[in-house]
Amino acid sequence: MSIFNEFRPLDEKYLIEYIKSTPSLSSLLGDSTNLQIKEVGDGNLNFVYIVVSPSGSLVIKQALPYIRCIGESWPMTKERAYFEAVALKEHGHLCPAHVPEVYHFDRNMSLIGMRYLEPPHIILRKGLIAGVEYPMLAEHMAEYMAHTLFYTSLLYTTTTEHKRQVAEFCGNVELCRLTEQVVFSDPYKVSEFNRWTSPHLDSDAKAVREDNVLKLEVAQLKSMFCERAQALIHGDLHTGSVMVTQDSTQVIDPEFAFYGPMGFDIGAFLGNLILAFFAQDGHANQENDRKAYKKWILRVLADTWNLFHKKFVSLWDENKDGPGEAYLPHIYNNADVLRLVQEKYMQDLFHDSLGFGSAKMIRRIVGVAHVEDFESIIDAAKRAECERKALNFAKTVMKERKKYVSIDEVIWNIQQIDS
Ligand code: ADP
Ligand code: SR1
Ligand code: MG
Repeated sequence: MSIFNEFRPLDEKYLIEYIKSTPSLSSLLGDSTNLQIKEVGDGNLNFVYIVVSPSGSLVIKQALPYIRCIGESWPMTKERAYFEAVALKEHGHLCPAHVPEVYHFDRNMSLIGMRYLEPPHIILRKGLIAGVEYPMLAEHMAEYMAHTLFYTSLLYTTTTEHKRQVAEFCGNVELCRLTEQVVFSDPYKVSEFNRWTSPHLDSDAKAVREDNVLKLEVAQLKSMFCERAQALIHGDLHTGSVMVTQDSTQVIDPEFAFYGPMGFDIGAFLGNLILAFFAQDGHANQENDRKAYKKWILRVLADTWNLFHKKFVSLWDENKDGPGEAYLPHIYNNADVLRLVQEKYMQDLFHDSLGFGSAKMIRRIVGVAHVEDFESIIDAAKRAECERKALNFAKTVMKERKKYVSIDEVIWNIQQIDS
């Protein structure tokens, strides 16, 4: 707890005072007379400061009581910083290799001090736009998702512990309600916040609002998002929430964390990879047609799901006699029945992931918050062409997700739409 008991938005001068009077931060920086501070927040919600001294570094993230990318006209609880800090610690405990360490949390100030992910770490989305391959990406993301999701589910925890945790994260209701609005509702109705590449996609956006089958499907997904406390999910696991180098993968920004459906995280990551895929034609030029890179993205898509599947089932096998109360060992006590329930569980999870992944794709094309993958394509006609392919793919998958048996079929479908 710092001496600063009242909330106050940071500026550079105040941040220096704050660090000097907070031993858990100042001790990491050594001599704090010569601090370099830079605000780098390029996310949608918060303010992020990189602090570097001659002998150390850290990042300070502060939530203000509104949504940064919209402004003070859209108030949002700053308590989101509390849930981000708790989730970073919990997920960091379960998967330390892929979550930055939290050094300090101040609830009054809605402020988190954490490890600075130093260059060459960059935001994955930017790497995908630049056409950079990351050989460890699928392995690391599969590891992160398998560990965080398995160990916080009833496959590993007791119902008593699970209910305690669910109750705690129910407090993050405002962030959940934001997702309910901007992912599951606004894209399917007229909303002052929606936008799209206009006039090119005017009829495509209208078609989304008038598609009754799509509305039926998105209603089921919204119900699952609101009702299914399956695991402690990150809640916003797009490619802007992952920082990477060639051999490091770090998941940041879990302020939307709550006990929700696992497929929401898996789908967010896979769906954003697919957005990156469909954006590639907009980034192609004479030096690089991006064809090889598109194949690499599809390989990452397949590897991420397949490795996740393998790791998740392995954790289940290793812990089948553990504390988890979903499938009690006395009932699911032979290899045949265990295989049956595992196959069913993983198939349902695959379909959930496809559904949520497609919802996340649709919202990025006709909803409020767009992605740099498409926004950085200057030629509006070209951008619309890329976005339309992604939108058509997502609509098909949302409607037909339960027909897919393997990720290879999904990839085949992507290639059909792309050809
Ligand atoms: P928001 O909650 O507003 O989305 P993010 O957590 O996504 O904020 O952070 C915004 C930006 O700040 C990131 O895109 C990244 O560039 C930078 N950033 C955030 N956390 C770190 C970190 N631990 N190390 C280095 N840079 C970071
Ligand atoms: C106003 S919506 C802002 C979006 O940014 C965050 O990263 C979440 O995805 C949220 O939906
Ligand atoms: Mg973010």
